[in-house]
Amino acid sequence: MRRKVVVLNGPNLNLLGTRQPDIYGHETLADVERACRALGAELGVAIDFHQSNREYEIIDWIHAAREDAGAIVINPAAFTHTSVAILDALAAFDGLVFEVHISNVHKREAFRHHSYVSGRADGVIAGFGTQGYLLALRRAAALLAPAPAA
Ligand code: CA2
Repeated sequence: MRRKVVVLNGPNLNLLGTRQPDIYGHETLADVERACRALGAELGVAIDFHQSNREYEIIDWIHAAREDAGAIVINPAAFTHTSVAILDALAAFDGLVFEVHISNVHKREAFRHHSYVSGRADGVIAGFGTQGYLLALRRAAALLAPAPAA
């Protein structure tokens, strides 16, 4: 498997750090991207990082990952609970899939308890704040084939 990880973020996560810090913390998505890139460099993993409020863009990035990525780390945000289309796209990806939620969705409203994406995910992290992205990256790096010797 290739040592590239695609990190995908769903709708409204561009607002991270601007509202509801009690639920989502104070970090912005740019902070999360910076932390993912720094850890990727440490682990020898290339990082693609995207956010979109549009379902089709997330699907297109999942399709593109089929070409050269070994893993997808995805916080589908509200699409978690609604999107069979994202589940189907992930099912067509042969690598590892890790689902991340900043908040513990199981402690929140009942409609957040079901995830379509979990039906495909190799692992799910919820309630670890933005650190969940880094835990998922570490897991992906541990499972992907080692980088070839220089
Ligand atoms: O806990 C998570 O990471 C969620 O995926 C976040 C989604 C929510 O719909 C899921 O149930 C759980 C919401 C993302 C919106 O994020 C915002 C952050 C700050 C301000 C406004 C929205």
